Amino acid sequence: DEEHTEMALSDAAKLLQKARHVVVFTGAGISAESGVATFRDALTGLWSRFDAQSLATPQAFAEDPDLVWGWYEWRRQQVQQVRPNHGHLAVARLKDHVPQLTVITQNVDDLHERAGSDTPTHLHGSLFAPRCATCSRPAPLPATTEEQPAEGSRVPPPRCAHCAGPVRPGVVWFGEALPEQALESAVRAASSCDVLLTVGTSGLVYPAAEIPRLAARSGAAVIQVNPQPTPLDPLAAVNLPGPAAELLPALLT
Ligand code: BJW
Ligand code: ZN
Repeated sequence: DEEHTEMALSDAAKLLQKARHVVVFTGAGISAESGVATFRDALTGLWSRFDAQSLATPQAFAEDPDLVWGWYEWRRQQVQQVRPNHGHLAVARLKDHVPQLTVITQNVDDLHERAGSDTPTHLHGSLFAPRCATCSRPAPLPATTEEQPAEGSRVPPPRCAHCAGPVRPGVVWFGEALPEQALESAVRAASSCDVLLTVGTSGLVYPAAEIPRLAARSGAAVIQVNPQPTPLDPLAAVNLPGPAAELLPALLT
């Protein structure tokens, strides 16, 4: 209830005030209020309408590149039409409140950057960094078309300028390794921070879900912002049940 949330907010604010190094660890829920769909929310999540195995695996891209490329182009253009919300803005402002801040996101959107967080670590890649599926060289982002690609439309991927291989989205699919440097720096930050603020993630996808767990094991206080219960609940010193765009700004006042 409201009184409980007030108390939790003041506990969380106190933890942040005395922290030297804060890690913010975000998932799809922080972008939900901007209008970007999450993955696992029961009614609105992408995986309730689309089959993950046929869209977000290397096998899916090999079997039907046009379907997979078209789906990611549809999502990229959706992200380009929305704006960061007060949650992303509060995360960016947090750098003026704590001596050291590290932002680690599982999100493939660019809303943290557009809110003013300069170098968030993207554990699952980005919708804005396509690369060649054959030789891995970065490929140019296709021009945004005036006509939005319709949901479910097939779009043949561009061809690599160097080897003519198909260009793929620069995201991390199921069964793929996370970018090594991103994972390393996330592990380093999580094991040396005093507070980890986990926001809008179900905590179900590994190895990313190890990051808040590692912080807790290393002695950091974990603060969680999420309207739903998650497997991270027992780990959290403070649980803030509610939407990120409301609760994150309230933490800074
Ligand atoms: C709000 C809100 C509001 C809503 N405010 N909150 C151990 C056990 C079992 C399986 C595995 C295991 N270890 C690894 C695996 C396999 C697999 C995995 O974890 N599977 C599990 C699902 C069981 N992991 C992998 O395959 C990973 N790779 C790997 O393990 O490689 C091994 C390897 C090593 C060396 C060489 C080769 C291989 C890769 C995982 C990649 C995940 N990719 C995706 C897709 C990215 C591209 C795309 O966008 O399409 O990443 S899946 C999807 O899930 C996406 C997300 O980043 C990720 C996490 O989701 P997130 O952000 O938590 O979103 P949701 O929807 O789950 O939750 C949203 C939350 O927000 C909810 O809690 C809401 O309540 C909340 N919310 N509104 C605040 N307003
Ligand atoms: Zn190539």
